[in-house]
Amino acid sequence: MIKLNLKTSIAGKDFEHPIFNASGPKCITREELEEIGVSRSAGIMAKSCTIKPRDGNPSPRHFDFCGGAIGSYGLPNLGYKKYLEIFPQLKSYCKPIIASVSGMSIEENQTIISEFSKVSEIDLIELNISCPNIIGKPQVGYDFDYSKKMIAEIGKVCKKPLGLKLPPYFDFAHFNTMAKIINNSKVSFVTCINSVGNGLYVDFENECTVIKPKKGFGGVGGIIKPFGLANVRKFRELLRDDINIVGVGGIFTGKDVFEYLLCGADAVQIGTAFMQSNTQIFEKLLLEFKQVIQDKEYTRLSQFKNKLKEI
Ligand code: RRO
Repeated sequence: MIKLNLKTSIAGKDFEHPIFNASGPKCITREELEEIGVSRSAGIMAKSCTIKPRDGNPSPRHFDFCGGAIGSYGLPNLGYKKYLEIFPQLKSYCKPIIASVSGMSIEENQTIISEFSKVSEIDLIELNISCPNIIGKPQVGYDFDYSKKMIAEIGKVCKKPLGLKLPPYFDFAHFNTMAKIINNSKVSFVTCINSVGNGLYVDFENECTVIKPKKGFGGVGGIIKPFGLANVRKFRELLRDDINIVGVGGIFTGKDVFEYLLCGADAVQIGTAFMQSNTQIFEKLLLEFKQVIQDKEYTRLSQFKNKLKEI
């Protein structure tokens, strides 16, 4: 059998293969992060953290439906100081460790990222500017002036490769504006896309909402793949070549992984599919992805990455 080389890298950090967990599902506690460590996930990505620990929004705050899910967790996490202790304990898994940061202001993000910059075991920092579920807070990534300021101020204190978790964009003018901001910054990777914010799912039988926070409005995952692919594709066209792209949104099979790479992603993250299963999902996706590559007679990612054909 021909040997496959699935290696990829994000901001100069090597990943054995391109599939790892998204920030969000099952990556809050040390135990959950250790489980990801022993799994076939190519990296260990943690839940976005804040200055203080948070319980998040009231339950029910997650609902699975056919093809996807709606959720409004409201950033439950242990607080950044706890992650300062946990990250060094994850080094034995010998895979990249990615911290995710979602402070409530520029100052809070600077505080957290300054401290994370001192932790040698952290490989990458993903700044989440796209959480749709904080009651009373708009999504930073939809406010371009504020995003520009946030990115510039964080760039001043971040001593690790900095990534941005972006919300989905739906208008080419918005892609252009955001790409320009990123191209003129120290950002070295982007992750597209966060959940599609403020969807509403209706329980037909009972004529009611399905989650409690925000009168039933929440971030939608799973069925969002066309938007995830579009954001990866458009940002690959617009961003500097040295800025890596991580795709996320509706990946349930090895074919989905392949499509994201074809559109220009360097790696992918798994959110809803992990939420709806367990860490076995990484092994499953990896096996399916290998099969896809073999069937198409490729042996390494560069043979098809960013090679989507237009008709
Ligand atoms: O915790 C959440 O409710 C949440 C976050 Br921080 C995010 O970035 N995206 C999302 O769908 N949910």
